[in-house]
Parts: sequence; C-alpha cells; structure tokens
Amino acid sequence: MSLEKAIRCIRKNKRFLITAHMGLEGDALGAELAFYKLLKKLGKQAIIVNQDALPHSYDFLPRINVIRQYKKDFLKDIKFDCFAVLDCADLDRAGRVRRLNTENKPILNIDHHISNQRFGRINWIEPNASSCSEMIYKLYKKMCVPLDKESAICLYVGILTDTGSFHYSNTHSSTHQAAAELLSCGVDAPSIYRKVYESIPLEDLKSLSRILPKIKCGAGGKIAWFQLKQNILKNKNPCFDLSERLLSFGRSIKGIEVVALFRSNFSLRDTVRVNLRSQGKVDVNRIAARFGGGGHKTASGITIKGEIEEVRKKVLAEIQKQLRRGK
Ligand SMILES: [Mn+2]
Repeated sequence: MSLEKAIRCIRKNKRFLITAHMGLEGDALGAELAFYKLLKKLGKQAIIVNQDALPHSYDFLPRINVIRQYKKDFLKDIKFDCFAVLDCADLDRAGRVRRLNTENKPILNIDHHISNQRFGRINWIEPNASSCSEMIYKLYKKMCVPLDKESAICLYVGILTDTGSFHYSNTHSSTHQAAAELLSCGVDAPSIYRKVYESIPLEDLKSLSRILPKIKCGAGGKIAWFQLKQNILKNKNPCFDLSERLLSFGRSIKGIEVVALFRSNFSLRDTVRVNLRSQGKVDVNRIAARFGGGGHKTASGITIKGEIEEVRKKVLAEIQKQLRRGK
C-alpha cells in the first residue's frame, strides 16, 4: 500500500523540504505544519517553503513562523534528500517552489485530490480522505508518533476547513473519529471555529457586501457565478481570502447545483482562476479536467489562460452541458 511506501520513504530519508499548493488555506497549512512536527519528532530535519505569502487569517496556527516564502536564489545551500509535496493535484500547483528541486530528489506526493497526477517517486493518494490533514493524522497513528496539542490544532484546522465544518460530502465517520481524538488532545473547538470563521476583518466584510450583489444566476437557477475583475478589490492583496465565503453563499441559494467563481489572476498574468463547487449532481472535477484543472467531485479549481469574459462563457457552457447530461 502506498501509505507503507510513504512511511518507508520517511524512515529512510533524513532531510525534507515540505511544500503545498499556491493559494494557501487551512488544509495546506495544517498538513504542512503537522507533517513538519512529525518529522522533527522522528529526529529529521525539515523546512517548509511555499510560493505564496501566508494568509494572515491563519496567523494563529502554532509554529506558523517556521514557514518560509520562496525567493529566487534562496536556499541555494540548503540540502534535502526528499521533496515532500502536500495537497497538490499536480506539481504545477506548487508554483515556483518546484524549481528548488534542482537535484531531482525523490518526490513524496501526499494528497487527497481525485485528479492527482501521481508525479511523485512515491505517491500516497487517498481520494476518499476528507483532507490532506486527515492523511497526516493517519500517518501519526500508523507511525505511532504521539500527537501533541500543537499538531492536533493544525490537523483539526485542516479537517475543519476542507469539510466546510464537517458538512461537505467528504465528511465520513473516520473524519469525525479523527476529529474526536484531536479534541481529546486539547483542541478547543469553539475557539478554533471563531478564529477560522468569525474573524473577518471589517474591511473584508465590506468588500464582501460589495461583491455579493454581483452574483449572477443561470440555467433556470441551477448555476450561480461571480466574475471579479482585479480592480474590485480595494487592496490588491494576493491573500484575498473571501473566495470561500462567496462560494458558500452561492451554494446556499435554493435550487443551486453549481457555483463558479472567476477571478483575474494576481500572480500569473493573462490568466483566470476558476473555482467550482457542486452540490453533488455535477462532477466538477470532470469539468475542471477538461480545462486542465482538477480537484474533487464537488470542489475543483482551474487556471485558464485568456480573457475573463471568454473563459467564463466556455466554462459555463461546459457546466450546462454536464447539467443536461445529469438529468
Ligand atoms: Mn485539501
């Protein structure tokens, strides 16, 4: 089984570079930090490097300051034997960090996206896991590494955010079992919830109220979408973290099957970032795959080259096609 292979890889190697996908969120950060901690407990060396800056909303995660941001020419002297990529369906999602693997060190690919491209030397992929964090939890158990409060907080945040607080269809009994044990390690669930979901800066709430009226609906009320030009966001903050909010507002509309969010990309010019969410009838991983993206059946993402208007039309047409097929 690939979990065993992952464990062998961890035991065999000494120095690890850990990374996750661009557009950092709870699962990527939680899994990275808990994996880092596990390696440290096993007496290994580890460093976490991401392309993107840390979103301030996760400042409360224990040891978040060990995470470093990629810079050109940096880390030239840092040696590692294993390049661990977490929560990435394909290696491109790691962004420029992949350039650090100049010596082609073996890649350990740990992920739960059904669309995972198996780009690693070792691929431990569990499409049924709620989150990458739940997989790292499994790693702690399998390797008999004791959980402490800090890693428990990180893992809990990853599971919480990737399951939309335990209500998406990726929430299984194993997910609750993992969460239960994390709580017994001292995680304070109400305080974590408050930090993750009820700490919106007033400015962000105001921009949310400006963006919400821009919602559009189509296909007889089955598709909702937002199209955001860069200039709608007051501060061109690449850590803009309201997309998840917009998507969940979209999902909560009566009768909606698919929600799409189209954004001009900040870090990559002339591209559009598309996020898709489905209530289950439409497989949005399949839609994303048509445009070179991927993810899960009910949540996926794509980066598409082109002008936002034209990208929106193409993607919406594909969603409608799938909707008709699903009838
Ligand atoms: Mn994830």
